[in-house]
Amino acid sequence: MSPTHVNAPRGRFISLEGGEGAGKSTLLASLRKYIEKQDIKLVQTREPGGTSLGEAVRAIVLDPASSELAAETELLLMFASRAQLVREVIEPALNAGQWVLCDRFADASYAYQGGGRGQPVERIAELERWACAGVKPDLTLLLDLPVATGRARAAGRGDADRIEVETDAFFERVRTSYRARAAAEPDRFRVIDASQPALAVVQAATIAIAELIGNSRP
Ligand code: Z5A
Repeated sequence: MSPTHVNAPRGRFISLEGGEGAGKSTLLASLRKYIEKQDIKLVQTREPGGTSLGEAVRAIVLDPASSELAAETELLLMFASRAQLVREVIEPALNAGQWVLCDRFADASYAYQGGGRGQPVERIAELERWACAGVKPDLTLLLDLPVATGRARAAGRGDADRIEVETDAFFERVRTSYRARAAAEPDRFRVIDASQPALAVVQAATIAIAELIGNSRP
């Protein structure tokens, strides 16, 4: 770590969440540009993945050939990837005063493994305490849209991964779970209507980030 980092204020952590085809990937590039324009050093990463180990986990959990994967194993693998990402990428970046923009984080496990697969919330919370060691997003942008709209968008992309082949009912539970989390933590979440045109989604997300930047300045 360089000496200038020693006294740097801790960076801020932003996560992006949403159901299938919500437009996270489309939005990320614009957000990255906007944040960097504000002279903020940014680390962009994703889950599952973001480290060599995490990308190996991602390949396993998304591979349609991993059909034997038990729901418990899937949950543990998501948190294995997350524990590594926190220690190898997120925590060091925040400590060095950099900001982190992460495509999904722990909320995704509550939504997909909790809501979608029915894994107990208390178990997920216990894993979160252990794996994330207190690291939590300062701001979570939830791109919310009807399941049918998201699925129609995602269908245009071709080969579905192991999770994308789940039923509409699964994705409805994911959506319900995300919305419940947002309602329970309104200070952290900004829910964005992702059925709007892409430009309107970028604008809404940028306003939320500008607010965080404003609140972070001394
Ligand atoms: N997962 C999990 O189960 N548990 C966990 O703890 C974690 C993850 C962390 C991989 O995530 C999978 O891992 C994911 C959840 C699970 N499974 N599913 N399903 P991912 O985030 O890497 O992949 P994804 O959810 O499949 O993302 P996505 O489908 O790529 O969605 P997206 O990035 O949000 O969408 P996009 O690629 O930006 O947009 C999709 C299409 O819509 C594309 O053609 C765009 O041009 C179009 N688009 C985007 N925005 C708009 C607007 N506003 N209007 C019209 N069209 C638009």
